[in-house]
Amino acid sequence: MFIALFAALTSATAADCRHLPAPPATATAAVPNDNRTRAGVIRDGVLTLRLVARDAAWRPDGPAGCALTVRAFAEEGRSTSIPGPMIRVAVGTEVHVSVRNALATTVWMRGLQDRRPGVLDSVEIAAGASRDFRFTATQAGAWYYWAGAADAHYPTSGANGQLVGALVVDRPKTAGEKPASDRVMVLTRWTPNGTVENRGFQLNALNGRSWPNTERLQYTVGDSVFWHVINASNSTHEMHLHGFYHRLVARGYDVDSLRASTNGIGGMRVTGVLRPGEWNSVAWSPDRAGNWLYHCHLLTHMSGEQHLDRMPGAVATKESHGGAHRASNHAMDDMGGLVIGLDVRPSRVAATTRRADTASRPARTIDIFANTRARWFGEASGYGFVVQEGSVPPALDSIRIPGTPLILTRGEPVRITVHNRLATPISVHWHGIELESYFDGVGGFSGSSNRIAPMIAAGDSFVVRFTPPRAGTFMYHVHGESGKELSSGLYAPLIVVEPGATFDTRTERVVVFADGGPRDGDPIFMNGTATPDTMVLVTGTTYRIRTIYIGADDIYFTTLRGPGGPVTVQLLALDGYDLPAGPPVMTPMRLPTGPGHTRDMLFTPSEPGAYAIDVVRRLNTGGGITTGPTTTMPIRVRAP
Ligand SMILES: [Cu+2]
Repeated sequence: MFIALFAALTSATAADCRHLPAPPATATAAVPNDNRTRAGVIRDGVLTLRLVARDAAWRPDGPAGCALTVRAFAEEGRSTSIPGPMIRVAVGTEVHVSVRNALATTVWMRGLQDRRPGVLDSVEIAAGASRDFRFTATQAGAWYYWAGAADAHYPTSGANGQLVGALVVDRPKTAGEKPASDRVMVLTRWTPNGTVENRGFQLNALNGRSWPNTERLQYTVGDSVFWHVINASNSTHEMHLHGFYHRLVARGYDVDSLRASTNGIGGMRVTGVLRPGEWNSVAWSPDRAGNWLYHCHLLTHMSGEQHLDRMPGAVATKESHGGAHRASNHAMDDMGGLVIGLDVRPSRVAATTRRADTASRPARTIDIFANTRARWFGEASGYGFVVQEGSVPPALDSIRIPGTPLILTRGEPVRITVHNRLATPISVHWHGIELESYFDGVGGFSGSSNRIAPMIAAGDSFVVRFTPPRAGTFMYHVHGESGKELSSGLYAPLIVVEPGATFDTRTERVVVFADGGPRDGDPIFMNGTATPDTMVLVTGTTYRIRTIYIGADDIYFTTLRGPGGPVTVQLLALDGYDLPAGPPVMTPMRLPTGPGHTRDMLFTPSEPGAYAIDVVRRLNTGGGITTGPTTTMPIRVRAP
């Protein structure tokens, strides 16, 4: 079914592109670059490469989609590509690159230098001129090179947004190490006016394409997967892997200071933040077959609006839906941009690693209702997941924001029936839970080629089965859909406790951070309100605070402050994965956090007094600028 739909979509008749200026006759067609081929020639330890920057016609929606005129790199004598030709060398290689500027304007070239901490050079190349770059690559990492305006710290999202290419420097192999089977993903961005603003039309691309025209990566259960993910854009991304944890192996941050950051190295997570200019190298291994996604958790960056034939002003065609389409297939119609699909095949050697406890024990049954209530946010509806308690289903218009917390036990199977009482189809994602692909919650995609999970149609229900293998803090939420159901309430905590343990209401607190409704800029909600009740704590008691972040499009900056300023907490777990044993990780709670993360902390107040959790939006550019109203949860700490 999936194959057929995919084929139908990609073989659609050419889109109507009259709303876009036709590329000039001088523009060459840009091909997508999957970064599997090294550019240039290596001889006697020296890489020689000739690049040219030129106008290009870029079709991020595939060959049948519209073309944008952008600037891009080519290897002299070869096709222009987006991203540009990949420079990939081993540490110690001498690199000789010449760059010819075939554009009509001057550009400033950056990144073609050794990446030891220092100053990033900016080399002016006039229209028609060429410059040579020679360096020895000593600093391993997944860097990139780019060209643009004189004052750009990283690629902008305008005409220069695709004028980038990967510069991967491989560290020497250790003895006996297998050759790396890895992939390089370059994230780029385009907006009509080049702005960093995250509202309005934009197009985010992974290796030069927007979902569903991105590559499909094929793996086998047990493979060692290694990815270099490079954010060559002016926006923060929160890359979320469905179904599996991945380990952060290395990272770098590519602004003037060339600050090397070791923060978080070695940690396991399901969502990784990539600030503008940042790269991450991550490793993981699939232990379950099926279709999985790796995507940005910022809804705008994974939304189906990101196709050139759905741009405002586009002529609506039957194929393009004109942006007004209600999806019948979430995966193919609702999503676009920074999404890549993974096809994991079963292993012939180890036929099953299925956890033995699933079949042998009776499942706990749970009924969840996706409900809506009119005029909850002004004229707009509110939404909520409500778990049935007792024998009677919840009232049709009862909602809870956040939805009813699910408290599950590690190793205990559950059978959850999701009842969709909304007027639109939905799918529900069990974020951070290592479950079977079919239940993962991407309607039209989850599962495998002979059994694809449907969306849950209006009035219909869907049964989800899984056995949580890990205790921790997770969430369940609607998977994108039209975009406003999430910010209007369709999310809830999912907490897994150890066998024999209970959720201790005396010493545990859950704080869910999300948007305060469907309108941009309204105050952030903590536990479903912009005016939270006072949390009362007792001195000398250690509390486990489980924070969950599920805003739609914003990075939130959270502070826990006490009478004497910021308060220090002990970090226990990230994304539901316990930190490795070792000395306690103490940190002041002053944290930027994007959507799709959870964080567990221990807090032991020692002094009575007035404390508070503050949360405010932070601009999605890595710049540290907060914006909009602050939401405060007062905390009163009293003596026992
Ligand atoms: Cu993103």
